[in-house]
Amino acid sequence: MIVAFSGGVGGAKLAAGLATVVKPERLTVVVNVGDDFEHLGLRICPDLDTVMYTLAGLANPTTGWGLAGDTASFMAALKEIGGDTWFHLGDRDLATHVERSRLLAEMSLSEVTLSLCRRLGVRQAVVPVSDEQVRTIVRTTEGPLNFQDYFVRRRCAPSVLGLTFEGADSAAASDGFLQAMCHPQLEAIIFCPSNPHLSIAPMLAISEVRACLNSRRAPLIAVSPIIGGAAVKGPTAKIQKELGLQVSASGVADLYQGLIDGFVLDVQDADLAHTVSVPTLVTQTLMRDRSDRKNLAKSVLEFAASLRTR
Ligand code: FO1
Repeated sequence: MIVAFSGGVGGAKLAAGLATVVKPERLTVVVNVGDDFEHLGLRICPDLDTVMYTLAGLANPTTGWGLAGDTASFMAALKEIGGDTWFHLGDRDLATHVERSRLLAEMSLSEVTLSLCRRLGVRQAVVPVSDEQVRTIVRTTEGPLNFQDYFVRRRCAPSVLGLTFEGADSAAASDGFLQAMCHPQLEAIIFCPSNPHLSIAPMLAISEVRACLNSRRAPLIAVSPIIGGAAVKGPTAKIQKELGLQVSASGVADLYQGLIDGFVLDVQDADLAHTVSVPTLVTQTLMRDRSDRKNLAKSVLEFAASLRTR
């Protein structure tokens, strides 16, 4: 069993690579729910949807989120009647949010996600890290902001002072996560190249998740989302800087110090490998196409196997 922790776009790409080299029943993708919010009366779970659409081969290749070829009639109509249009919901994507919101009245987020994944032909386990609400609040120089207000409405412009994960203290880990971590053939746990502050930290803030990782029976490997001092996508580098941390793969490795058994950094950062206190793998981590995803997945799994025999 391979357990991959993922946020949105960057993490989903490695999850999709893993899905090409691991049998579906051997892969569990554990997904951040700190970005989830209520919008237009609907429950939106951006990271779960990004992982689900990417594994289904349906994701918008330009944005990484939303559905390929989706249309925008709903947004145009909403604009005409003076509705809230800062958060884009494509027409076909809207069906996911409507159906999820309806099903949540009868079942857990894990069950809803399983149902949606089945319908879209995703055979891997995609599990929310928790079925309870964990909400990321970004503390900024302009005051506290709900995650999507910071990320989408304000386009990550305000300077970040810190992050709070509301509900994480009391949230339980999902059964899907616990089952995967207890699997008798657990081979590797992977932190995909997702934002460590916005995507991985909200999951680690859940005490049951942290405890499970601390008593793990397989190597835990993190893949750097920073290459050559810049984030592949999103505000990771900007946040590292604002929090007074090093904007480099070493800075990311520092954040995970004491938790991980191995760290993967890009060939561009080969000279930083010696600064990392755990074993490292230097390989191409930039995933431009499907073959890059597959190659990175294979390399990470081989690295995990080498750590198991140490
Ligand atoms: N990101 C944006 O930058 N602008 C949007 O309007 C937007 C809409 C959206 C709708 C559905 C969805 O699943 C994701 C969406 N995202 C949008 C991406 C998302 O907010 C972020 O990428 C994640 O929360 C960060 O991982």
